[in-house]
Parts: sequence; C-alpha cells; structure tokens
Amino acid sequence: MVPRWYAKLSYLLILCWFSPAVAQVGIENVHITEVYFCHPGGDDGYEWVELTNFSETLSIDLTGAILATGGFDYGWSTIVLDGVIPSCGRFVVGGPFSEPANGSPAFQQTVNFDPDIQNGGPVADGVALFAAGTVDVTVATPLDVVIYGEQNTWGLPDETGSAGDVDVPTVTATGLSIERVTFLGTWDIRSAPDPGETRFSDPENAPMGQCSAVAVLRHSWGAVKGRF
Ligand SMILES: [Ca+2]
Ligand SMILES: [Ca+2]
Ligand SMILES: [Ca+2]
Repeated sequence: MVPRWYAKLSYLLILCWFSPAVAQVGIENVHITEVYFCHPGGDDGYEWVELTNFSETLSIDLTGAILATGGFDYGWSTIVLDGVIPSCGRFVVGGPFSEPANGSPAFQQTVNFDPDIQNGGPVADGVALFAAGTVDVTVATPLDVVIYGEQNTWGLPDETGSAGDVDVPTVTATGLSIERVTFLGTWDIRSAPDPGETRFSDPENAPMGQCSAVAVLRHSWGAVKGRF
C-alpha cells in the first residue's frame, strides 16, 4: 500500500514536470518594425505598432508581453499583448480605426492606446517591448526599443538598459510612420504607412519574407553570387 502522502507528492512532482514553461520561448526574435503615432486630424484610435517575428521556425506566443510607450519613461501607456505571431509573421496592435490614411491596418490585436502614443519632437519618445511578467516597465530593461525625436532628453533606455541612441531623428510625422529598414535596426520615416508588411529598403538586407539573420546573410550572399 502506497502511503497517501507519497501519492500526493508523486502527483505534484509529475504536475511540475509536465507544466509548460512560463517563459516565452523565442520572444527575442520579435522586434518592433513600424510605428504609426501621428494621424491627421487627431491620433486617438488611429495609432498602431507593428511587430515582426524574425524567426524562420518558431511561432511565438506574445500573450502577457507588454508593449509600452513613453514619455518620461515607458509608463506613459502600456498594452498587454494577447496572441500568437507566426514565424516570419507580423502582428499589428492598435486601432480600432482603419482607413487608407493610417495604412488600412488589419489588427491582430485591436486596442486603443490610452493615452495616445507620444509624437516625438525636440524631446524624444519611444516604444518598447517587455517580456511577460515584467512588473514595472519604468525600471525594467526592454527587449526591443525604438526611440524617435531630436534628443533622448529623458534617457529612455534601450535593450542594454542604458539611455539609448535616437533611432529616428524626427520632429513631426503627421500621416507618416517610422519603419525599421534593416535587420540590424536602422530606422527611417515612411511616407506611406505599411502595416502588416516588413520591408527592408537596404539592398544589403533581405526583402520581406526572408526574416531571420540566417536568411539575411544567405540572401545577401546569394544575391552576390546570383544564385537566388
Ligand atoms: Ca487612444
Ligand atoms: Ca500620437
Ligand atoms: Ca510595415
């Protein structure tokens, strides 16, 4: 006869053994690739952020990860993400409004940024991605960041945890978006917002669809060799 306490302990051990890990496997492959934050006639309901999963193999559950905007810090507005981003896929969060002027986004997660995303200017603002379980986005180190504006006066941190460099030196961007144009993290201003597509304008980098570093390198090499 197995003692009851032994059976209970075994059950708990088995439960622990088979419980799925809380950590978001592969979240480091997810990057902010475009932000639309300044809409003609008023921003409320038209703003969005595009994420891209650069993994060629992993679909990544974003649930619980935090998209945060600043601001004096990244606590200006926060959104708890909910959904899965497929490998090489995009995830557009924001809205709820979709019209040609904001790029006609199809939202994977519809949520109205509240307060609205800051608009850059002389004092830079930023958008940052934090891992699930982050307790305080004002002190945590983000996974990925874009900082836009003239000067990072408030010292918004980048992925190192220290004050980041400005990625997009924009003063105003009404009707425009800021877009990541290389895998390594070069950003530019885009005149036609492009939610749901990732484009690399730098010919040294992969076009959309080839999304991982491996693919980027393969494509660049292949382009040189004329094999792809
Ligand atoms: Ca809003
Ligand atoms: Ca805004
Ligand atoms: Ca895009």
